[in-house]
Amino acid sequence: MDAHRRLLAESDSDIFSHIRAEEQRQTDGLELIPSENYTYPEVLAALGSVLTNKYSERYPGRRYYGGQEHTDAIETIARERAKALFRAEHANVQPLSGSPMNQAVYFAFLQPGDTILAMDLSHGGHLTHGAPVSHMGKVFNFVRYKTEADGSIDFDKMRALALEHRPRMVLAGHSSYPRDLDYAAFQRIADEVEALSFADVSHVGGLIAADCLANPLDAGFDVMTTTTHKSLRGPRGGLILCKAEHAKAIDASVFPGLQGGPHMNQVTASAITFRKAATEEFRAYSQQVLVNARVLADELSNAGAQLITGGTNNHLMVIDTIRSFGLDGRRAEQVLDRIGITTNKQVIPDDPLPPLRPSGVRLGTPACTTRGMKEGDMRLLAGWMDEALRSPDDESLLDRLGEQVRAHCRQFPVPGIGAE
Ligand code: DSN
Repeated sequence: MDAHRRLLAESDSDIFSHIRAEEQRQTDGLELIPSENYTYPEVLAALGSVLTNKYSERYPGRRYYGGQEHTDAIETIARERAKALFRAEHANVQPLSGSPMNQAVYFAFLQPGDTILAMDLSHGGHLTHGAPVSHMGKVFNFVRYKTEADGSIDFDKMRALALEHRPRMVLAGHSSYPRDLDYAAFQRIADEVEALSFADVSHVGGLIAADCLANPLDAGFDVMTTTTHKSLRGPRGGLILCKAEHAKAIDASVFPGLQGGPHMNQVTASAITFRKAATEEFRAYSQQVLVNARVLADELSNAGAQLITGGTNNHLMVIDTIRSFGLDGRRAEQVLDRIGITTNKQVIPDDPLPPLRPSGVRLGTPACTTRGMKEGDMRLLAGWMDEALRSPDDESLLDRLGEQVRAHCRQFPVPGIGAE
């Protein structure tokens, strides 16, 4: 045990025992929540470093407080790495996470009451894309586009909405949509109505960095945001990338508009993440994330599961558990939890059921791929899930499946969790 852990174990055994138990849970369990991942040991080291002590309001070379020679250097490296990684003209690495990052973008360009065209929440959009329960939904006027029955987006319908409502911003982005987006089609609509184009690629940021999925900035988008912890594998955090002409507005909106001092330990960890994401190794990892998702989706479909849009071509999929197994998403999540597979309940398009007991579950492959799982593991996994969801009350079957999941997972170490 290293010195810091020993100190924590001795000084606060209550908390330390929970950290140890969570490490055991992460080791023994199969993590399929598509927004989660296992970060790098180097990121954990940076997050736990003394950079957490420093206040660094404003930007490198223009801070309010003294003592910034190292924070300036680190933030500059982080910005330059992010720009190179995503082929962006400007990067702001200070957003504390996904929600503040998107709020900063809205407030950089819009006035309260302005109209934003965004994906409907139940069709895959995100809370921060103006769900009525979110503050943003109260401040701005969100108009919604939806997906078609086959999961595609009908751009003629979206164009008609844009011409009717004249949004000031067109937003492409999702948190539970299993398909890539045609960013050029979004851009054409934004151009026609003279709106800003904004892509929130939080879920697929790593896959875009690895050039495995299309980059909205290549299609001419004004602004793109991504969280840094999902497919990118970094610390919890947010990143805003934009055209040079928007740099001033974005930076002022993050600070002093929305946030105080950035978390410099997080910025440091992001810099480390961006360097790793530029490697061949990360590209191979990202390709495997996509292959694993496709195999898992195919296997589940072959076993009779009904997947929203019929499958996936990114890292995630949504099972309609009502139609597939006669279980609502909450019950399906519980059954899978019972055998050590972690998923999340998920609304499906125009879900007739409420959000806390919706019709589906959402799965994704970034985390299990980080542990080194491949196609054969996806086949096993699909079989275990199918068995459990077809016999949710068979306790001895669930015990046996739980043992199999645990034994399998223990063959794949979790980065950052060592034996002690
Ligand atoms: N909570 C994240 C997700 O699961 O998609 C997004 O905020």
